[in-house]
Amino acid sequence: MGLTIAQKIIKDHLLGGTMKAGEEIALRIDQTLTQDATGTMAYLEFETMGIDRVRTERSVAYIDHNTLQSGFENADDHRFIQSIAKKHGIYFSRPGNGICHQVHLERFGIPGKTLIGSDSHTPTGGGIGMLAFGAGGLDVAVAMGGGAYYITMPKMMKVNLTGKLRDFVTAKDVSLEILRILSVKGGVGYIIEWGGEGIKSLSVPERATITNMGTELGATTSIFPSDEITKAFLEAEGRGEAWKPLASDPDAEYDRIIEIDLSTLEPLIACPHSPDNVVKVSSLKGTKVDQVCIGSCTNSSLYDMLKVAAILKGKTISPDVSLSISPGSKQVLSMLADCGALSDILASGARVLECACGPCIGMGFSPNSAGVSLRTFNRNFEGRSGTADGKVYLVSPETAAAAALTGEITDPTLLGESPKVEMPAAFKIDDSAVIAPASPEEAKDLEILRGPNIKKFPEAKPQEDTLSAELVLKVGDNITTDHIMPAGAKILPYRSNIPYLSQFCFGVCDKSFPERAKAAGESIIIGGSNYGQGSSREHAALVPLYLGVRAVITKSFARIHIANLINAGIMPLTFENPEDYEKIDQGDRLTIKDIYAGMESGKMLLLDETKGQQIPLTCAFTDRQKAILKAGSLLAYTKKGE
Ligand code: MIC
Ligand code: SF4
Repeated sequence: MGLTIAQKIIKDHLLGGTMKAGEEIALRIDQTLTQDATGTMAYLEFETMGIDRVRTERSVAYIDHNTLQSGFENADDHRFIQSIAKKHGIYFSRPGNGICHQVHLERFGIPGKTLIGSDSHTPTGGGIGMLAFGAGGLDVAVAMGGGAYYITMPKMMKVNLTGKLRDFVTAKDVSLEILRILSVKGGVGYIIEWGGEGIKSLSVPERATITNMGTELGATTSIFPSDEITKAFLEAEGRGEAWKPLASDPDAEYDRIIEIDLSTLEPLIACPHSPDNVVKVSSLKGTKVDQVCIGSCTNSSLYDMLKVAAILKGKTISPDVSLSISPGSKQVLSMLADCGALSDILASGARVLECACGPCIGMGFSPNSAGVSLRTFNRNFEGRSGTADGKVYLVSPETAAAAALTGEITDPTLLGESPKVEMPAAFKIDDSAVIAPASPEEAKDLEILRGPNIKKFPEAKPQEDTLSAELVLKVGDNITTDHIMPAGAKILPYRSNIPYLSQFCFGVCDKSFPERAKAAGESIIIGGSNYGQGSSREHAALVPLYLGVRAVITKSFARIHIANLINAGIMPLTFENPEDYEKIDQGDRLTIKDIYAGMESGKMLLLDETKGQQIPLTCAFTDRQKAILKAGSLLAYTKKGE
């Protein structure tokens, strides 16, 4: 039987397990990336492993999330990351150099290689044929140390594209269309391969927009073939030698195939508060818009920015709209400046922000009360923008620019002729903002610079055979990591300070949760389906651990979050009968006995002492995961194995 692209790369990197969907496999990781919001924790974890130098082919530490520096905290963390990178063989991308995924695609990504990053949008690298996964910081730390990355072997999905996008219909609309079809849960357990005749008209940045947003489907990752278009992109980046062709075999088999005819698509928009709440832009015509934000790792390439500049050129934005533009990288910003497009953007009345995540993660530019914000980003979860009642819609750069001009939701196809943008034959290459690590010799004497904001992370608690605890919180379906551990300008600077962060845990759902959890000592959380979707932040596991949470019981989990829970030593369990979710109430006293035997059989019994009822639970831990839970955490388990 032939192989898919992903199966070929997995086969080349397989360190353990068999390539059978549903089984645990161990992968060799060629490259890692971190960003600063998850990076400090990842490097603290790396340090405890006592390894002198990273064992990957390339590891890069980016500073792109926490760039506000409204106090000493972020600046201290940046210095910590910079010093640890220099000492341990990691390249350091300075603040201002750009968003990790955009810069990695431009300067470091290589078709056919494996990449894990402590950020859920690491699959952006799939746009050039990398097998790239988002992971928790601890998994990235282990990979930097040369350890394997463990995942469940995914099923394979193929999306066949035919036809060609019409004017003003974009790769972002393709992402929104697949979200409309599959929902935020529809990609769980799959790697999505994009193919068909239609991909020949998609440039690398457009492909990267699509693989980036595969994360919102819950997919393990997404990937495009590496073809002549990939080659041209790498050559334009001065990295032609990194190219190699990659395609699936003609007789490769897929568990699911979806057909999309690009020529039938229309501009689409995801309504608050979920990326799969998708309708046609034309159906919301006339809705008043307060704010427009263009940028993020989804839509901040030179290609996107040039189109926006062309639409804005010679025009002034609506007086009622505040428009922000954040180019994805220094390369993008500098090329926009050189060709004059930046002046067109500025002349329109836009506010140009630095090359960073910015408004996407609530670092400034929060909308006004109940404000309507159109964003070219990938997530519109409740409260994420920093304004609790803000209404965030996700759109393409074209739809965003149209709304900025008219002040209302506007179908961009009504703008007249669509601007034609060619990818340049050569990008402007300047890697001066990437600082190389010290030589092993020099590294010996280097000191790691630590600030007072770095606090100890919570201690591992080995899983005992019986758990008796209060159900301190019951939440519904599709709880995101932004609900569990919010980010934003007020909280993000404290990513290396778990005790401080803990005051905000689940703040979006229930402000009294932290206090109740602390008072309860040990506790249990119950959730609906797709619990923990969204970010890779391991803080969404470490903070509940700090507050005493010992188990989370749900209808189903999102992939990265369940791995983070196990790595932190919190037991993830699922209802055997999803309808049992209804039978338990917050405040009930719950007991689970014979946990060790249950880990083996895959079945446990939950005794609800308050209601005198028994509820069957399931689990599917691999031997490695059982050992991690019994040791109390992946770190404790890794140390034991030394
Ligand atoms: C996000 O988009 O939510 C983030 C911020 O990039 C996160 C990482 C984090 O929480 O630091 C992600 O997607 O993994
Ligand atoms: Fe940054 Fe937003 Fe991308 Fe996350 S989704 S990496 S916050 S730009």
